[in-house]
Amino acid sequence: MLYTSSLSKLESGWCSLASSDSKSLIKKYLTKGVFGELKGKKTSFGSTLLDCVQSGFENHDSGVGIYAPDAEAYTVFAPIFDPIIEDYHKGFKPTDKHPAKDWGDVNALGDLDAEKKYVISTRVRCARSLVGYPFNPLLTEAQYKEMEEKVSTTLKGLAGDLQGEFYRLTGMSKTVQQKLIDDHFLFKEGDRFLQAANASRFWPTGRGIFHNRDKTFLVWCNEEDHLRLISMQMGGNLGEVYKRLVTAVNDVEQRLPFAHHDRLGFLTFCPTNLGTTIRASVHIKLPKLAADKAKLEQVAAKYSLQVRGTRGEHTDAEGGVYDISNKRRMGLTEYQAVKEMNDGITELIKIEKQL
Ligand code: ADP
Ligand code: IOM
Repeated sequence: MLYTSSLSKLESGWCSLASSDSKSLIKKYLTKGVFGELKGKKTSFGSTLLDCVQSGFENHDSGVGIYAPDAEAYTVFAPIFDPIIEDYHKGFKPTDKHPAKDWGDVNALGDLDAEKKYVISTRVRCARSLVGYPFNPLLTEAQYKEMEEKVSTTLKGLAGDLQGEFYRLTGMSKTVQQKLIDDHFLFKEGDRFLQAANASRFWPTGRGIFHNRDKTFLVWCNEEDHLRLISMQMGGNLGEVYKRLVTAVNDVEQRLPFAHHDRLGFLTFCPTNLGTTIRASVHIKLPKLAADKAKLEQVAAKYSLQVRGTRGEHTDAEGGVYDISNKRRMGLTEYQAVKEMNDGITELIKIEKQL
C-alpha cells in the first residue's frame, strides 16, 4: 500500500519536474530511462528513489535536488548520482577514484587582500559523518541525542585556541540563535530544501554549535551533515584560516571515527559535498564586476568558482556582499580545493581593479 503511494508520488513528482523550467541537475539527469530503471529499487535500509529526489521534486529552484538518505544510495542509485557527481565536480567519472586526503603545505597560503579593499571575511569548512550512523532521514530521535552528546563531550577535549563550548539548539533563546545566524556563525532555521529531504525531523533535538572564544573555529552538529567543521575570521588571511582548520580537523579526527569511502572520499548527505568536503569562501565586494550579476557568475565559473548570496546558499546578496567559493570538492586534494578558491579570487580582484 505504502509502496504504491510512494510510486505514485514518484510518478507525479517526475512529471511535474520534467515539465517545469527547473535548472536543477536532477531535472537534467533524471531522464525517463533513468527514472524507469531506478523507480522500483531500494537500499538495504529501505530507502527509495523518492527518498533521494523528493527535495528536488518539491523545490524546482534547487541547484542539484538530490540527497543520499543512506551511504548505500550512492551505489544503488548510481545511474542518477554518477552523472550529477560528474557534472558538479567537473569531470569526476564513475571510474575515477577520489585522491587520498592531503592538506598540502599549510604555510603556503597568505592574505588574499592585503590592501583590505575587497575581502570582508574568509571561511573554510569541511563536513564529516560519524561512523555507525545513517544520514539525517534515517536517524532516530535517540540517535540524534546520542550523537549530540558524543560530539559535545568530545569537543570538550580541545585545547589552546580551539578550546570552547557546545551550545545546544534545544533551549537556546531565539535572540541568541538569530544573532548567531545574522553574524554568519550558525546554520539557518527552517531550510525548505532540507525539510523536503526529510532531514529536519525532531528539530531542534540533536542540533547544536560548538565554538571557541573568538568564534574562529566552529562545529555544527546535525544540520545537513553530522558535522561541519569551520574556520573563519574577518579579513582575507586565508593562510591563517586554513592552518586553523587543518589543526582542528587533525585533532578531532583523533577523537571521533569518520565515514570514508574508497572511491567517493569522505561521505556526506549531499553529493555536492563528497570527496574533500571542502568549501573555501570569501565574503567579498566587487562592485564593478558585480554590476552585472550574470557577468560575475560567468567570470567566477571560468575560475571554477561558485557565487552565493550573503547568507549562504539560496540567498541573495545584501549590500553588494557575495559569498564566492570553490565549486568542486572531488577529484582533487584538500589543498588543491582551497588553492582553486585562492587563485580564482586573486584573478577576480585583478579584474575588478582593471574595470
Ligand atoms: P555551507 O554549506 O558552507 O555551510 P552556507 O551557504 O549554508 O554554507 O552558508 C552558511 C553560513 O556561512 C552563512 O551564514 C554564510 O553567510 C556563512 N559564510 C559563508 N562564507 C562566509 C565567509 N567567507 N565569511 C563569513 N560568513 C560566511
Ligand atoms: N547541498 C545542498 N544544500 N544543495 C546543493 C541544495 C540544492 O540542491 O540546491
